[in-house]
Formats: sequence, structure tokens, C-alpha cells
Amino acid sequence: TSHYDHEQVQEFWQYVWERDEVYHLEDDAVDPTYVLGMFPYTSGTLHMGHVRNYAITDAYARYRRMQGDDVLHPMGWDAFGLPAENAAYERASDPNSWTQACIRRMREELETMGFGYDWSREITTCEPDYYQWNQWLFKRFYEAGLVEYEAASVNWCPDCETVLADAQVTEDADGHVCWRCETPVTRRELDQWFFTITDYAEELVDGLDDLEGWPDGVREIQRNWIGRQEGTRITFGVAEGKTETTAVDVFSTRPDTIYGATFLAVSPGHEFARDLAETDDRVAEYVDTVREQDPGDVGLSGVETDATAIHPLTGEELPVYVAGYVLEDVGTGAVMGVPAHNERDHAFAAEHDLPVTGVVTPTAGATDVDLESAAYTGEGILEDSGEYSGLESEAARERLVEDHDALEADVTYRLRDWLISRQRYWGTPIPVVHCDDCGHVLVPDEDLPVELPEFVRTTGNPLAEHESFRETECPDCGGPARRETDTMDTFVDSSWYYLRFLSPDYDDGPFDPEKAAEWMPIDVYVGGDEHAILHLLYIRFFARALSDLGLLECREPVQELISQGTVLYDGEKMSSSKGNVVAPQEYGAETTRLFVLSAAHPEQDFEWTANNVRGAYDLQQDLYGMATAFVEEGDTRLERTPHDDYLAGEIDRTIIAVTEEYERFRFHRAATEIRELAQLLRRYRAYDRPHDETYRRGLLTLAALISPMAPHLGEECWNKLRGDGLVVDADWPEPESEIEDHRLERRLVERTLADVRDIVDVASIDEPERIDLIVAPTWTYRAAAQAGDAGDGPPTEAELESLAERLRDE
Ligand code: ANZ
Ligand code: ZN
Repeated sequence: TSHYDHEQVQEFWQYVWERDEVYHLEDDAVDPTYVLGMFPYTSGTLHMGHVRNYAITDAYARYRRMQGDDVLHPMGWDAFGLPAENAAYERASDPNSWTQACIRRMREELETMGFGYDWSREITTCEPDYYQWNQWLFKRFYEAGLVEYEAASVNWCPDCETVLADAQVTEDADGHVCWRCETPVTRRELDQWFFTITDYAEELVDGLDDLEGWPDGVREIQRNWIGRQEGTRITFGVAEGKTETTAVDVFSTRPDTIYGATFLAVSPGHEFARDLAETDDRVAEYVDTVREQDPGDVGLSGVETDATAIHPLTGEELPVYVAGYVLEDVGTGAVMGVPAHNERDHAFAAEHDLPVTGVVTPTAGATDVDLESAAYTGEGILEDSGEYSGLESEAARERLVEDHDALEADVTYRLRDWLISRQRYWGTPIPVVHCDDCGHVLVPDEDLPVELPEFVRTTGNPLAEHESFRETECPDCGGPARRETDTMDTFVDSSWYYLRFLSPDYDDGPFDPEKAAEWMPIDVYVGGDEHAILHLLYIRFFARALSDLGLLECREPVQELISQGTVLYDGEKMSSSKGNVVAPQEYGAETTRLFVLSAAHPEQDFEWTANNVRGAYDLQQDLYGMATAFVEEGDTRLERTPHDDYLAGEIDRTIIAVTEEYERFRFHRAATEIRELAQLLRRYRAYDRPHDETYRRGLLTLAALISPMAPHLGEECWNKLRGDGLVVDADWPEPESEIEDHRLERRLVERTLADVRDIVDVASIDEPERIDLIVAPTWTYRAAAQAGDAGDGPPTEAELESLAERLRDE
């Protein structure tokens, strides 16, 4: 039989798809299924992570099309950012030419892979017709009170010469380092632009509970990042010198320890510390030194001030410190020091010779707690706490808050506002002009976009050095003014790009609100899990902000999220920095696609091995060979036998199973089903058993079922067997008759259990219910549990449990 020449086949069908515009989505489509892969950063060439990501979205998009949906499956370019600027320096080029060259190459690579995008919706974030809307949105956010301009002590990467958001600073053995270049980060005090994402902290964290289509892991990471903490705000009166009094609020999770407070401490950035610094040189000096230090280096340093705090319950006078261990942007930036029950307070007290007063014991009257050497941080029974002595911590907290106005229940968040200023060239100019008379003035809408000037090579920020860009007129008073020379964090670009795809040519705003009302949310969003906090939190923030601006109805932009696993090579992540890259083209598009989908569940990591790649290659050759042989051999068997009924049943079962697997993105299992049916058909054919029509239906079914994963092969086989029509436009196969036995369910259940073994480290599971929890949500388990008959019926719960038992024992 003939050989499957994948390159020629790929080229041919890609040509036909483009000619027939099969992936084009009409603007008047009603509620299409929106399938989106995170658009690529234009860093050079496509890598295996991209291919895996886009193979998943493509397979799902194709599956939905065949199910009869209109499908929106667009692609674009995340094109601003530092690497382009760095590459420009290295290659004596400019960021724009370099980026455009990357885009041309990457687009060609995507096309070679045969991904079915509606290219008429392509967007590129570094084009003025895209980034003007970043500027427009910045202005709308500003008007809505979501933008702040503040002097802030910020993370600075000396190598990238820019400010970094908190989430772009990672911790390694060297301390806090830049996420891109791993240079240790320093602190700088600069005037910066922020989006006040914290306004939405509560809603962002509460919303996670309802995001059932998101992986638990991603939700948990966001929950921790937002870091809601419930506690109590306690007001201390503070006397400064003889007469002046003021109040300082502290935030505490342990108000039950309030009788043990022996000092008050405020952070060096606290307003009260700044006030004191004006008259107290020692405070001023301390504040200055600490603000230049990395928070990690501050240690237990601090200065005592002249002020005294009044304990709100006992009226006792407590010393007041400015202390570096108190963080400016946590809680209220001030703490009551309880050395007996808080480790940091304990260490600080030891350093500064402050008293330790124990007020909570593990059990009533416990005498064996040595508070001098370490704090007792647990809960327990109160003592030496006035009328609250003898109460348990929890009860004491409740009563204290009830009884005293100085104590009030409060919530704080770990989430900080989003610092969007970048001192770099290759980003969206912030549409602001600084005028000596008018302050900062927004550039009027009719003057947008503020376009990036031509690139100039400098050592610092190219925009700040660019005189004709920088020097301008104030839009308000016409006087000389200075343009803002910071650009926006590129994460701003990607925070709303999914909306631009809906109406890429719309010019009354960033997107057409009517289209958005109809087409949003994104049904399925696929991308790497390194985006769990930055990008995936920002898009949730933007959707809410846009919704409050009246532009968008849905507040959660992504219904179902797939966080794809890593492609490994020799146990390490495949990446150019490790030099272990397999180029997507090396094995041909189809083999690569089929392999990355059939190797593992999308959320699992998998190993790239030549052997397994071979398996994907062979499957294509087999299917192609069977189709060609059948067409060439002509009619062989024309009367039906009981074998045909059996085969027809197996074809139906495979359709049902594969459909189920596609619905749940378990492409690897769909591939197994397809491979098994192919083997069965081939075996029967070898013994001349199936009727031609049964066999033909089997082959056509295989072509259709595999086409979402291997679309070129699907078209080729479909075309051979039928002579016309495209499989992309075909209907998804349907079973011919009802399946009444339980063979299928049993098969699916067994496969599910096998998957459990793959996905979780079974040995680490100590309770059998955990396995059921993983298995239970699947259709198969429910079906099996309901049917409940023994013998060759579906597995009973007892049987499942013993299967689970067996897995655990392995
Ligand atoms: C008094 C107290 C007594 C606290 C006690 C704890 C135990 P954790 O501990 O992580 O749950 N805190 C509040 N604001 C702070 C700031 N700006 N910088 C540094 N520390 C701050 O966090 C809650 C505790 O962190 C708070 O409760 C406060 O110390 C401290 F036996 O208040 B606690
Ligand atoms: Zn002015």
C-alpha cells in the first residue's frame, strides 16, 4: 500500500482550508463557542510548549465545529516587552523590526502546523491601532478612580533597568531576584502609576469559589496571592510630647493577647513615622536608611521614639518604636508588640530589652511555658487579662470586640495595587502630560494614540532621552510641559486582548460591547500554569473594571481553564536555555500534534521520547494504509454476518467513548480508543469477515474521530473513502444503535482508574475516599454506580473500592 507522505498531504489540505475560508467566523454568528490559547509572546520561534497549547485548543475547536457549533478560534501576538528591546541592542536592530520578523516567522510556523485560526481577527499589541485602546482604557480607569500616581519604594532590576511588579520578583538562593534575568532586585523610590486592583480584592477572592471550571491548583494560588486575612483593628491613642495626641490603628489576628502588649511599633513608611521624622533626627535617620534597604536585610533594627501609646484597655503607657520588621503595606502598617505570643515581637523585644508579659497559656494554670526563650504562639486560656481571664482565646476575641469601641473586626489582603509603570521603550506610552501649573493632565481622547517615537539607542530609558517626544505642550494651559516617559507593563496589553478578537476592527472603543454581551465569556482558555497569578488575575480584574464602566456584562471572563503541563526531555523542561529543544517541525506537523495530545492528559507533564513519537507516527500510517488498501482492493465481502453486528457495536461504542473523552479534553484516551478500533477492524479484515459497508463505516468513523487531533490525515482518509467533502465540515459521527450492554462503561471506568494512577501519586493517598473523589465526577463512575448489577454488568461501588484498594497497594 502507499506511503503517507505527510508533508505533501499537509500542504495540500492547508491550501484547501485557506481557499475555502473554513475557519472564518461570521460576525453575525450567534453565541459561538470561544476557544482560546494564550497568545504567544513574540520572542523568536515557536516552541513545544506553544505547540502543545495550540494543539489542545485546535483539537477542541475542531471537535466543537463538527458538533455543529460556530467556533471562535483566533490568534494574535503579545508583542511588546523587554526581550525585543534587548534583542534590538544585541543585533543592532530596532525593537519593531525585530518583533515584526518574529511575528512573520511564528505565523508561518503556526500555519505549517495546520492550526485552524480565523486569521481575519489577528491582533498585534505593538500596533498603534491596538495600544491606543490601552491608553483609552487607562483614561477610563483614571476617571473611575482606578488609577493612582504615587511615590513608592519599588522593586528595581538594575540589569533590566526597570521597575518590577511584586509578582515579577521571585525568590531564590540569592534572595529577591528579577523573574527575567535573575539579577538581585534593589529598592528605589519613584513616582509610579498603579491600577488599584485591591479595590476588587474581596470580589476576586470570593469569585474563586464559583470558578468550577478552573483547576483547584490555580484557584488556590490566587487565593493565597490575594491573601485575605480576618482579624481586628485596634486603635491606640498616642501622645507625642506633652500635649499633641493622635491615634494609631494596628491590625492583629490575635486580639486575645491584647493584655500582653508591651510596645507599639510602626513601619518606617507609616505616616506617623514620617511626622515624627520631621522633628526627631534619630527617627529621620533611621527611616532614611531602612527605605533604601531590601526588606530582607532590615532584621531587628528599630528606634525608640519620644511618643507613648495608651493601652486602650488598661490605660497603661507603652513605648512606641519605628521598626523595620513592621511592613508598610501589610494590615495598617503598625502592630501592637506582644513578645510573649508572637515570634517576631519576641525577637524584637529581646533585641531592645522590652518586657515579655504572658497572657495566654495552653491549659489553665500551666506553669511549664518558658516565655523568656520563645514565644508561645498557640491559642489557649487567658490569664492576667482582667475580666477576660479564664476565657478561651476564641471566646475572648469575640467578647473583646463586642465590649470595646477601640476594637473592630477587620479584613486585610496581601494583594497590592498593580504597579504598571515601566521605564522602558517597548511598551504603550502612558497618556499623561506633566505640567508645572496644572499637575498631571490626561492626553485628550482625540489626540490618542500617543505613538511611540522612533527608537533611539541610549543607556537609560529611551523615551526620557527622546527630546521631541518628551517636551510637549500642556493640553490644558498650552504651556510647556513634559510628557510621561514611562510605558505600561505589557500585562496591560494581555489583560483585555481576548475582547479585541470579538471585533478587531471596531473603532469606537477597545471592543464592541454588543458583541461582548453576546459572545463572552471565553468557553475554554488554555495556557501554561506559570500564569496562575499575573495574567489570570489581571484578566479577572479587568473584566470587573470593564463591567463597572458599563462596557462588559460578564465579570468572570473565563469559564473553563486548562492549565497545560510541561513537555519534558530527559526529565527536564524542554527549553532553549537548557539546549534540549525538539523543534516542532522535526517530526512533521501531524506527528507532533498527535503525539503531544496522545502522550498525556493536557494538565500532566510528559516526557518527549522518540519511541512514543514513533507510536503517533505509526498510527497515522496505519489509518492511511487501511483507507488506501480498502479503496484499492475494491469489493470483497457483500453479505452480512453476526460479525458485522459485533463490529457495528464496537464502532458505536468507540464513538460514544471518544465523544466522552473529547468533551473532557482527554485526548490521550480518545487516541487509545481510536487505535484499538483500528486494530480490531484490521484483524477482522485480515480474516475477510466484515461486510464492506461495515468496514467502510469503521474507516470513515476513524477518520472523523481522529480529525480534531490529526486534521490533515482526517481529510486525506475522508477524501479517499468518499471522494468529496471536507471532514472539518462533516458532522460528528453518531452511533447507529443503542448500546445496551455494559462493556463500554466497564472499559471507561477501568481507564479512569488507570488515569487516576497516572495523575496522582497513589501511594500518597491515605484515605480511599480521595480516590473516589477523583473518579466520582466522571460520567462513567456515575453511570456505573447507578446501574449497580454484578457479573459482567458495570463495576459496583464495592468493586471500584477494591480496585482503588489495589491501586493503593501497588
Ligand atoms: C498581635 C499579635 C499577637 C499578633 C500574637 C500575632 C500573634 P500572621 O501572624 O502571619 O497571621 N502584623 C500585622 N501587621 C503587620 C505589619 N504591617 N508588619 C508585620 N507584622 C504585622 O499575621 C498576623 C499578625 O501579623 C498580626 O497579628 C500582627 O501581629 C502581625 F500573639 O498582632 B499580631
Ligand atoms: Zn498646564
